[in-house]
Amino acid sequence: MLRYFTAGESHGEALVAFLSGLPAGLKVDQSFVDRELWRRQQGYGRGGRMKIERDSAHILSGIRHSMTIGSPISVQLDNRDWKNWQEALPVGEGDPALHKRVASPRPGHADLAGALKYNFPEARYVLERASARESAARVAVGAIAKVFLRELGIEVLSHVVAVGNVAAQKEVPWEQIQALYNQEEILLNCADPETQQRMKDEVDKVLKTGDSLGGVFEVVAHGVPPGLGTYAQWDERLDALLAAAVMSLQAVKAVEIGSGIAAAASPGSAVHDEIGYGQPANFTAFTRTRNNAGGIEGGVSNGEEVRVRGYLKPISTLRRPLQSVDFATREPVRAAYERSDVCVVPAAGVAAEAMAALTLARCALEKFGGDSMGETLRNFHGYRRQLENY
Ligand code: EPS
Repeated sequence: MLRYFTAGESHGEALVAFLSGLPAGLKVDQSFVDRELWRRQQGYGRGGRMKIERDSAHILSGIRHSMTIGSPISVQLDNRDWKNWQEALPVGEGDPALHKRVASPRPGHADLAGALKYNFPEARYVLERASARESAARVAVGAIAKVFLRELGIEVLSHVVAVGNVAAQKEVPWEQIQALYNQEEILLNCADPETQQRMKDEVDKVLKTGDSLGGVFEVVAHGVPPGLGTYAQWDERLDALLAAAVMSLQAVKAVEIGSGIAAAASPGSAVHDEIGYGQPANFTAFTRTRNNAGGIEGGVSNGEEVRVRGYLKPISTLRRPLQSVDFATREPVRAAYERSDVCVVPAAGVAAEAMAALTLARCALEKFGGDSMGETLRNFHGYRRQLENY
């Protein structure tokens, strides 16, 4: 079974991620992992921190001579900002006077709930771990999951559908999402240039007012065979697993599969994807007229593109803060402000690609198994033949 964990604080020495359960014999190109980390750092509306960090994967174990060896993979990402925080966040006792308190909790952030839960007098340690910096570690192991999926012909990418109330209207075809991957500069990762410009104007507007913006990204998995996930048990449904994986990302407050939200307000005839039969393509000769289901029916992939959307609340750190209460005096004050991003929708999309890739890789390994890539691919190709002969 594919499992992964992360550790590390936002301003600690490093982030660490573990990935266990991949077959041996998968070729991993470190520059691909670093490119994914770079993609997550981009986007119009990031704050000052991204000028400091240059994320790069330092692989500690599980890969030798560029190949997985079946042992747990561990990856370290150094925080360049650590040099500015060593005295404020020492592992040893250090000087308590140099600790940097978060004096009043930010509405919308984990600050207050976390301080209450762990019985902290203020929110520094809550911020440190709740921060979206952690998603960099997920992207590192997600990149390795992507490399595995590619061997099965599956690719996972994302694009931005909305920033604030500026939204792209049409469904974006796979080729356009692929073209976004090759951009040298990532602004808002929106496939439509005119909409992207309006998104940028929206970010500029909130930059001026000291506010923040949320939005919507869509993750698309291309080349997913029918049969990943199952309706047989609630916690093995692919849609449920993807929803949990994407929802677990910082600031995500809703997840949609296919056109699930619009479907709730539409008659069945306008929602369900009619079935035809024609020339064998992809995996079978069964065809669909559209993909409102987002590639999943009954918790099982159906051979169409898997499409998952994540809805992000606006970032909770505001330059013009909302009302809060001082942790020490209990007096009303404005919420604490720390350097922050204003809009992270493109970056969240990249992190969600990683989560979707890890989820699909887990389901693929549950279906095809294998301790070496040769064994996994043999099983996969046997299944492909079964589908072709169906
Ligand atoms: C974050 C606050 C900012 C962001 C950070 C998430 O960091 P800092 O407090 O150091 O300015 O830049 O995101 C990242 C560092 C990252 O790599 O995405 C927060 O409070 O969640």
